[in-house]
Amino acid sequence: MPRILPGETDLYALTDSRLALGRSVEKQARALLSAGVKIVQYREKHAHAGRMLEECRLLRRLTQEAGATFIVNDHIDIAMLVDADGVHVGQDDLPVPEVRRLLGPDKIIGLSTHSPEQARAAVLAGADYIGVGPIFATQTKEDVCAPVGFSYLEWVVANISLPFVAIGGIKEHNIGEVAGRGAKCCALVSELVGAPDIAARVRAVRAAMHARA
Ligand code: 3NM
Repeated sequence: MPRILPGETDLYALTDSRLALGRSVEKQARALLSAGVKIVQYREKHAHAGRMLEECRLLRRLTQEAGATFIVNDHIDIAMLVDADGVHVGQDDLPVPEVRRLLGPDKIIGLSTHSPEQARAAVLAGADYIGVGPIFATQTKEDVCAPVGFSYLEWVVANISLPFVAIGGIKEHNIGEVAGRGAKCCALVSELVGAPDIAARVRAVRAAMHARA
């Protein structure tokens, strides 16, 4: 099983069928993986459990074939059932130590953080990586806090040794600056799965990230 974490790869892609121009989760994932994305998170906030399970089974197989890490957003039970590589949880979900009790020591646990206090707590709780955001304003996540801008990102770069992924409003036009501020890995939702040609957008975003990094 691959255990590629943020920082060991540059792009982290999330599915979102509401933004994907009618394309299925399978189509989104196939395009992302064909363009070399090595971490894919299943994030479908409005799907029924049965559909989530089917889609995650499929994504588990596709990511495995591509040598990519597969993370399930929020749903620990589904992650366990499909043998995903890990889960990503938010501040209002189950505490990381309890998620660890369910998943065991070998699975990846990611935690969204929005402040230095939350980042420090994530380290103590045993998260494997943290999300750092939202860097910019985003329409993709409901109830998201105000953008944390570069100040929180730079604080994490200077103070936290855990792997992290920058997220929130990251696009082809601004990813170079995010990388320039020290983010080795960026997570994108609408910019990738909302693109007319997902694989072409992955390549363009990656080029923009490394042009300035
Ligand atoms: N988490 P887009 S922002 C899923 O700040 C998510 O923790 C965030 O979507 C956080 O790339 C976000 O379309 C949505 O802006 C990011």
